[in-house]
Amino acid sequence: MHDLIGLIGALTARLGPAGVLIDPADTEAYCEDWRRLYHGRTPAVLRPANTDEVASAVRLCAEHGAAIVPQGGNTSMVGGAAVSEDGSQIILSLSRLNRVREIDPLDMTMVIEAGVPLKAAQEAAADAGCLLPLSISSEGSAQIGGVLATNAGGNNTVRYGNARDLVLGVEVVLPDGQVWNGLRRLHKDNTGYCLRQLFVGSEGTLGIITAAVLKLYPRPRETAVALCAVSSPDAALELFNRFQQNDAAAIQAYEFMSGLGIELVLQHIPGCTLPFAKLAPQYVLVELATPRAGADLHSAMETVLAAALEDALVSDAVIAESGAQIAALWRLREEHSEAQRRAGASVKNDVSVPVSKVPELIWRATMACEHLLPGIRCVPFGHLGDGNIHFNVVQPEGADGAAFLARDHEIMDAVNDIVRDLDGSFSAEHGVGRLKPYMMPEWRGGVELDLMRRIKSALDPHGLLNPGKLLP
Ligand code: 2HG
Ligand code: ZN
Repeated sequence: MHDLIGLIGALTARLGPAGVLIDPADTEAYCEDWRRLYHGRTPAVLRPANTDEVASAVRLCAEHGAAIVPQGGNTSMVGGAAVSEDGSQIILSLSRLNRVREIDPLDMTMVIEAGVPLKAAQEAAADAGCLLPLSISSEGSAQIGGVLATNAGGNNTVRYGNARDLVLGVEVVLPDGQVWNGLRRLHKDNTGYCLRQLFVGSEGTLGIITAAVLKLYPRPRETAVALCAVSSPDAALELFNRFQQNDAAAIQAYEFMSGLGIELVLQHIPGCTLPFAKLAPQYVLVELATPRAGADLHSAMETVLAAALEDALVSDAVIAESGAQIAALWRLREEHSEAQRRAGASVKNDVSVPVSKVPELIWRATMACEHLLPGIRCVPFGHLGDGNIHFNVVQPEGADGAAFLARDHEIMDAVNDIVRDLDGSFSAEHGVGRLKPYMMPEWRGGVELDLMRRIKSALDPHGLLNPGKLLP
C-alpha cells in the first residue's frame, strides 16, 4: 500500500470522522473473530453510511492499492472476516447500511441493506405479515450482507434452501468502486449469466454486497415443536423418514443433537433445562409449520411420535405447549456453539453428506477422532434434515487448548477422509474463509479451482478484496 496517511485523510474527508475509526481502542473488536482464532491488526475500520460511500471508500482504497476486508456481524466460523496480522488490511464494516428499504407483501419481497442484522430482517418481514425463512444461531449479530456473501444455510434449509435460494437481486460494489445495481425482483429473468449468484457465496472476494432483494414466504399459521430423545443417529434418521412420509412439506426444521452437546449446554448456559428426567444418547428437535389454516400440526406431531414411542424409536418426547416452551426447546439447540466455546478449545467440521449417510458419518468420524486422540469429546449436531452435521470436537477435559488446536489439521483431515468417502463436502454452510483454503486444491482442484481463479482475477485483478480467503 502506498501513502497510508494520504489514504486515511482522503477517506476521512469523504466518510467523515464517524466513518473512519483509527484508534486501536475502537478498532480492536473488529480484529478478533468470534472463535478467537485470529487476532489481526488494521490501520482503519471504515464505516460508510450508504452505498455511495462504500463505493467511494473502495475506489480510494483501490487507487492506493490497499486491501479491504469486508465485515458484517463478524460471526464467521472460518475467519471469513478476519484481518491479517501485518496491519496492512483495511476493514470495511457494513453496519451503518442498516435500512429495510422496502417490503412488498404482495410481491412477497424485501429490499434490504447489508448491515441489517438477520433477526431484525426476520422481524421486519413478520411485521409485514410475511416470513423470511432463514434462521441461524448467530442471527442476532449476523448481518444480511455477510449472510449472503457466505450463502448461509441454517435451520430451515430442509424446507426453503440456503440463502442463495432467497435472493432475487443484489446491489454490489465492485473492487474498482463501480456499483452494479442488480436489485431486480423477478422470478423469471433469463438475460445472460446469473451474476447475482456469483456474489452470493463469494465470501467478499469478488465484490461487496450492499443491498439485496429477498424472497419472502407466507407466515406459518401453526407451528409445532418437539424435542425427542433417541438412542442412535440411525433412530434419528428413521424418525426423519417418518415425518417425511407423514407430511414432508410441513417439516420446517429437523435438528440433531448428541447427548454430550446437550450436557455442555446444561453445564455452561445458565437457565437452560432439559424437560426429561434422564439424559439420552442423542436428541432430535423437530419443527413442523404451515401457513394453512386448520392443519392441526399438534395432532400430526402426536401421531408420529406416539407410533415412534411404541416402536421404541423414540424413548421420550415433549411437545411444546406455548411460545415460551418453543423458545426454551430451541435454546437447547441454539446455545450449542456458545456452550462449546465455554468448554474449551474446539475444532469444527462443518460437513455435509447425503442425508441417508448421516448416521454412518457420525459413527465413523467418532471412531476416527477417538482413535486419534483419546479423551477427545465429539459433539456432532446440526441440520440432519439437509445432511449438514457440525462434527465438532472439543479438547479432552483439562488438556492444553493450544496443544489441542495445534492438531486441528490432523483432526479435520481424519473427519474429511470419511466425508469424502461418503460423497460429502468439507464445508456445508460456513464457507472456506481463512481457515480452509488449503483444502480447496484437494476438493475443488483442477478445472473447478482454475475457473474460480479466472473469475477472481477478472473481477479483482489486483487481489484487493478479502485477500487470503477462500482461494488458496
Ligand atoms: C449452528 O448450526 C451454526 O449452530 C454453528 O452453524 C455451528 O458451532 C458450530 O459449529
Ligand atoms: Zn449450522
